Amino acid sequence: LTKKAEFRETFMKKCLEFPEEKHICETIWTTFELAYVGKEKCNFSDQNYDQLLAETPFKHPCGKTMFWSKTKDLVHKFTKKRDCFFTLEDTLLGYVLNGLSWCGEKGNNETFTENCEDCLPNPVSSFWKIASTRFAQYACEGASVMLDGERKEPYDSNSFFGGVEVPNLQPPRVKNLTVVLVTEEIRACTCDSLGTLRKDLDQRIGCACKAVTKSRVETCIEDNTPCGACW
Ligand code: N1C
Repeated sequence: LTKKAEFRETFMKKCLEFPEEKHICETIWTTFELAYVGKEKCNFSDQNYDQLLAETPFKHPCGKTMFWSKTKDLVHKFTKKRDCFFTLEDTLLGYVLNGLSWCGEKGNNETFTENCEDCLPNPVSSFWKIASTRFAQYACEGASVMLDGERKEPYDSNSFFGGVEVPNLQPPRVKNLTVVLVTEEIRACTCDSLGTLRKDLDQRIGCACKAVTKSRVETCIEDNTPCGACW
């Protein structure tokens, strides 16, 4: 199997796990490939993914948007098989491309899966940037974000969440943001104490912070605690 055939298999297998979207897997694979094949991996443009995103509109409930920063494993364990919250990785493209790395090269039609991210912007970083932008623009009503309360700066304005998603939340579509601060010990938290979050967030968007221990979240995952009852 060539690199490309192998990568295509992985893409298709994951895509086919979405029963309602099975019919578009072939189409979006073709469009996805066209976005990066034959192109230089460095200085990659986000616009290369415009058609792919247009062909794969979000279908999850916009009021159940869950963002995250530095809590990838925990947040996905929490949202998996639950319909209370949707992260980008719970949507078709986010799920299919999560954990993968891909790039092309000028002058040939091969797909590479190694050393694709050693310059910026590259096909992988561009995808997450544009997909995160659209995911944030799609959010409505009450959005949530799971942050790591054990970090010195749980909110980092240079992360994808702080740098791309927060500035793309659109009031009055989005009315408020709930920060779920995951900690080791129970403690108080406020949005004002989270670095520049309150300042970076549009003033028309309300913000509330809820601290929850990691063990509590893990218990909620195990017990399948109903939506809204974990924090
Ligand atoms: O920089 P981050 O986290 O704050 O980005 C997370 C934020 C989430 O809310 C997502 O919606 O941005 C979105 N996002 C992804 O969905 C995603 N899946 C995989 C951003 N990055 C994503 N990745 C990869 O993880 C990507 O390669 C990027 O570099 C990391 C970001 O992880 P982070 O710093 O913990």
